[in-house]
Parts: sequence; structure tokens; C-alpha cells
Amino acid sequence: MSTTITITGAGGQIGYALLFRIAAGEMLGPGEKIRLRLLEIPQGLGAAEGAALELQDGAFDLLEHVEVTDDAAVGFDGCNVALLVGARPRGPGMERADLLAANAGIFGPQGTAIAENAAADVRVTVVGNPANTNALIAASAAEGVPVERFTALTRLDENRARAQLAQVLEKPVSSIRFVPIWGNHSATQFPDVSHATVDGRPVLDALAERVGDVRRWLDETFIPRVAKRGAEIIEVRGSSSVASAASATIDHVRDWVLGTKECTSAGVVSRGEYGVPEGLVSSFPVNFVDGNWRIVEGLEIDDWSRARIDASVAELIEERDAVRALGML
Ligand code: NAX
Repeated sequence: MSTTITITGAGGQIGYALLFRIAAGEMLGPGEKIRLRLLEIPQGLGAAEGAALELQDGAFDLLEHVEVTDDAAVGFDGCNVALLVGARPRGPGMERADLLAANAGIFGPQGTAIAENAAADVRVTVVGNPANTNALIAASAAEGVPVERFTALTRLDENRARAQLAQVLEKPVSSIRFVPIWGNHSATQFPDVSHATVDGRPVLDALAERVGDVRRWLDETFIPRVAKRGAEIIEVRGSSSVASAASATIDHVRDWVLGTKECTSAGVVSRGEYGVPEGLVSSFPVNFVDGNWRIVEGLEIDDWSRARIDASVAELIEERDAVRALGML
């Protein structure tokens, strides 16, 4: 048996950073054979075909087959794991409604193609932005596929948050636990340290010794740093986050398929948990168990955190309503 993995936008930057790690077994483990389907638009086919040649040259033991296509029916045929990376970027002068419409025109048909062609156990991770709303659009168009099979990537934000805490506390990142992201994968996201621990001790206590006024540090330094890290990478590197985004995608899928006892973050459909309106794809603290995600329930949310979650959820509602107004949801 092998797992068929479809990567859209496979000719792009994140695609290139993903393919070789997946082929090396870093996503599904060293025992799982892999079949790759690289789905591109015609302009991206050359880059994807070039990557396929390099995959061949990698002589990966686990890699059984690579197919490059611009036909979604072929791309999602028999797919068990779909990574929806290709998206329409915001062009100069493009309004938000135009961006949402352009992406709805991509993710709606891809959702339909997944429903019609993918394997019964398909699991979909949306990376392409606006990731949460794109996941909502794809899930809505995928008739017959349980909505729980669609997730949006917010693991990169969580990884960034844990790394920032590790740095300020001068501890290894592995010692930092339970730092969920709430809401949208955007500048309104809320990286939540209220239940976080460092070596089993509350992060809030450890921070108080380092930064003094913790609330102020969270408001003025930590939250903006995490939420705007993508912009910082662009400024310093001259191009957007690629390897870290690919790495987070691998973390997300590995945990989803193989399970984790740790609380992590994912954009998943709300059933009204924590007051997030039903049907929105919002980031929550989740556990992955037996191939399914479960929202971690019962966490105490103080007023300060509530306001931040509500602000990000309000943005998700606006995005959903804008797509609905266009008749695309
Ligand atoms: P690139 O522009 O390098 O690659 C995108 C690729 O997608 C291109 O090869 C393009 O031809 C292809 N594509 C476009 N429309 C397609 C379609 N309909 N079907 C198949 N392929 C299609 O972008 P890259 O740096 O790889 O980023 C990809 C997406 O990830 C962007 O939307 C980006 O904003 C998003 N990101 C999401 C992150 C997250 O944490 N959720 C973080 C990183 C990144 O910003």
C-alpha cells in the first residue's frame, strides 16, 4: 500500500521546499510508500516538471510514482492527502473582494474535483491564502466529503510563537508547550500564551521574570512580532516564507495522520466552540487523535483574550460574507 499525495502549486516556492522532504519520508514516516501528483496551472507546468525530474534524480526509496498535470481530475485521482498550496496572490491595486473572488474561483472547483476524484479517506490542508476562507470554500464545494477533512494551516504561526518564547526565555523550543493560535491566519490572529508552559512551568510566570509587564510585552512585542512575521521575512529575505511554511505543513499533516498527544493549532470548522460561529474555519487549539482532529475544550478564556479572539473571528465573518455576497459560497 502507498499514500497518494496531491500538491497544488507544486511548481512554486513552497512546493519545491515540500516535495523532497515528503519524498524522504519526513511527513508520513519512513515506512510509507508515496505517490505524488503535482497539480499546476499551464504556466507552472514547466517548473513542476523540472521538480519531477529532480525527484527522479533523488532516487528516493519511498517514492513510487510522480505525475505532473494541469487537470484537477487527474491531479486529485485517488488522493489521500491533498496540500492546496497554489493560490492567487494579491496583485498591485487588487481589492480584498477581488482577491477573495479570484481564490474562490480556484478553491471551489478544486473542492468539487476532490469530491469527485479523491479517495474516501482524503484529508485536505489548505496553505494558499487567505487559507481559512479558501478551506471554507473548498469544503463547501466538496459535496459528500465530511467538512472535518478540510483544514487550514496555522501551524507556521504556532511554530513562530513557540520560537519567539524560546528566544526570550532562553530555553530550547522543545521545552515550550501549548501555544495555540486562534482565529484567522492573518495579522489579526491571536497567539495565546495563557495556558503555555516552559519545562512544565507557566510561561506567564517565566515571562514576568524576564519582561516585567507581561500584558504590555504581549500586546506591544510578542503578538505583533508573531502576527507580522511573514512581513518581516519578506523585508529581510526579499521574498516570502518558504522553507518554514513547508516545514509547518509537514508538521501539520504528520500530526494529523500519525497523531499527537500535544495540543497544536489548526484552522478547522467550528461547531460553535468558544463562541466561534458555526461553520467558520477558524484556528483553534486541537489534538490529533486516530486520524481526526479534536478541539481542546474547557479552556478558560479571560476578557483580554476574548477580545482578541473576537477581533480575528470578526475578520473571518467578513471574509465569509464577502464571498457569499459574490454568490461563490
Ligand atoms: P508561488 O507563487 O511561488 O507558487 C504558487 C504556485 O501556485 C505557482 O507555481 C502557481 O503557478 C501555482 N498556482 C496558481 N494557481 C493555481 C491553481 N489554480 N492550481 C494549481 N496551481 C496553481 O507561491 P508560494 O510561495 O509557494 O506560496 C503559495 C501560497 O502559500 C501563497 O498563497 C502564500 O500566501 C501562502 N502561504 C501560506 C502560509 C500559511 O501559513 N498558511 C505561509 C506561507 C505562504 O505565505
